[in-house]
Amino acid sequence: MLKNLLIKTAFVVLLLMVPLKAEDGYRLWLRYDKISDEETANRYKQFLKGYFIEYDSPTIAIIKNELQTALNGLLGKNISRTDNPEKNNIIIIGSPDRSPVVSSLISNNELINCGNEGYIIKTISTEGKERILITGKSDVALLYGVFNLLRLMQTHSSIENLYISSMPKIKIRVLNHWDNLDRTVERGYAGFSLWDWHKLPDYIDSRYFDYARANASIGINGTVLTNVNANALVLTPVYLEKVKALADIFRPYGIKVYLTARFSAPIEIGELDTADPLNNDVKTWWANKAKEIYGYIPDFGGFLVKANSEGQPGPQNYNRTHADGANMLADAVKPHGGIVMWRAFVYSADDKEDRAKQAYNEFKPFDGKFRENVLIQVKNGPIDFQPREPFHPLFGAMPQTPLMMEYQITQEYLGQGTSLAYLSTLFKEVLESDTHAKGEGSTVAKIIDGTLDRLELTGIAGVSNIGTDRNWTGHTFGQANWYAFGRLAWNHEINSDQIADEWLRMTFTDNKDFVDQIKELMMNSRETVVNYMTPLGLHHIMGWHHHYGPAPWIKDKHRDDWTSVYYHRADEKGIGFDRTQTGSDAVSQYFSPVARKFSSLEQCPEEYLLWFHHVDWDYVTKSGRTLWDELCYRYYEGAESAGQMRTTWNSQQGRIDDERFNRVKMLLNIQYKEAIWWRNACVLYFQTFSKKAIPDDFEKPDKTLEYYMNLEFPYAP
Ligand code: GCW
Repeated sequence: MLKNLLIKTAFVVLLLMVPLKAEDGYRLWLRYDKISDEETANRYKQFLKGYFIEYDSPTIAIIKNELQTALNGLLGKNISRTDNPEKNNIIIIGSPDRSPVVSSLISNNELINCGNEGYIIKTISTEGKERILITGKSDVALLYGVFNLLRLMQTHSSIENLYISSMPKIKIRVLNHWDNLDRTVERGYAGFSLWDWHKLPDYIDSRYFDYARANASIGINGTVLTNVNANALVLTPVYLEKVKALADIFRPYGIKVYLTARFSAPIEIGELDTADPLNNDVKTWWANKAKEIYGYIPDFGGFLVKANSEGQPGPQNYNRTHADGANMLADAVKPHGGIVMWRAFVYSADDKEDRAKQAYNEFKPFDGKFRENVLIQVKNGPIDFQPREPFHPLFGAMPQTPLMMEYQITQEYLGQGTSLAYLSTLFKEVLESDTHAKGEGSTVAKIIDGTLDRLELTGIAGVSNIGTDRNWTGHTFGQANWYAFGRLAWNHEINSDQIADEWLRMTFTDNKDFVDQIKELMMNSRETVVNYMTPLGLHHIMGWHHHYGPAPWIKDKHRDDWTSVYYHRADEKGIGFDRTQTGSDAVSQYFSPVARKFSSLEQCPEEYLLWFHHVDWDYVTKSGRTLWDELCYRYYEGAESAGQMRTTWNSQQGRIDDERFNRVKMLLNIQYKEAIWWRNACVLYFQTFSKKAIPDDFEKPDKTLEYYMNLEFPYAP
């Protein structure tokens, strides 16, 4: 007996000695671990002796909770609420409209540029007292402000003499979940869908709250719950009950819920035999459906629609236009304040026009023809989320129509679940591209944020990379892409370097060497992926259907525009898609200085060379190497950099927890193998056209082209 007891006690003592907190990545960038640097911690403590909030609301409750959790964690100290706003060294939180104390400290005028979501954080020094005021016009604005203050502390920045005034540049900042009702996620690499439709609405997974909290911490204010390849069932009462449950949870975090609308829903779940947008019964059906949805969810955001694309039904089934379709739905949600996000991702199997041109041809004529609550959602490039694409020519081409950006956070074409590719640099590259729509400086960013064309309604969407994996995104560094999307959606002027810096410090450690080295690794990672997958403007040469791995040999499928040879057009003379006047003339869809640059072989930026030109194998590139040698060089350099990423990461062992360190380590090993695979397969394949030797300095592939061509991945995600 006694012996048993002793053993048990010893076991318990042992357990208590081992750090119990698992670093499984669940806590994302909101870890709030104790600040080990005493000096910093003490300085913070000095300014945080309590907080004052005059009123209550569900969002205020979240704020209080967040403050407690954060300060408890970061400083090991409870922060208590005080009733005395005159106390020294406290935080005062509130809106001037609702809090007399706050209104005595700041005028409404000062908040004039904050909109409904913006906030001011300001140190108020009076009579020897220092108080930090966090204010804004709405409770959600206060929540955003609190997260900003906490971010300062998580990154060990000063919280003295603060004056921060921050307002989102873009209104609608949404995640697009390509989640199906059976919980599979199209192009998802992090497990199943978070939405447990079967158990909703009665079973509420605590993860729904954590999801909302993480999004709020980076300013995301909307979520489209369902796949754009839509299922009409989500619009039926049984599902609307479930959607309502989620909307109720997300609301106090400032997050609105949107759904995808299947265009043929009136037939599939209604009693109608048509979905013709000009048919009165169809219009009435949608108007009633909207009313019904708003009955469940009074602040429902609206619909996202993929129509007449890749087999989805749409207005063209009835010889109507995209404008007819979008406007009909817009009219249905309009009385309730809803919007329609109508996707421009359309291209047809029957249209022999260059796929890159089709969306522009389809949509540009309708500029100014959409209702005012319609946004056209445009992918960043004209094809499909490739590792690199030039910006979409629609940006700048529809000055009277709000165009919203669609990015893909999930890495369908960038190594999927096994690759580290920091996408902030991709996002920024597109935003900073100059369309010249209204002369120099007409950047994509200014079109998206409405400043170029003075449009009020603005939006940005990111196709989510989140799933049921314990760490949300599968690859730990996928978290950085979610984070970066949110930060840029709020303020596209922040640079990628700063975003990486913040994320690393909050997610891993403040260790300078770690942050410096891994930040550099992140900053180069996307270019590395471009180099070993699709250098010099190559695109869409991934595996058939699942898009995993290299397959430049794909041809003879039922759709040309789903083959690889359609895009690279390699032959004995050269390689690349001629999109100049001698070819598809896609260049003409850009404004003249841009079009001129892209069409000139000499002036075209090399990163887009084979996107716009069919180039001879012997053409001499900027490096002085022939095109063939340059292509090899890029592939080899890409693979080598992938190897370097591995080395850099491995040198950081011990700087962070073993759990996350080892996971990333294993994934970087996989990524390196995949990079070599990409390099070898592509170089061997393109060599069958160029008939030239791989330059001597490079190690020759150890497998044959046949070997690579015969690889199969029947269960690739
Ligand atoms: O990127 C492609 C994907 C499809 C996707 C489509 C789209 C949701 O391969 O899986 O469908 O684009 O964006 O509609």
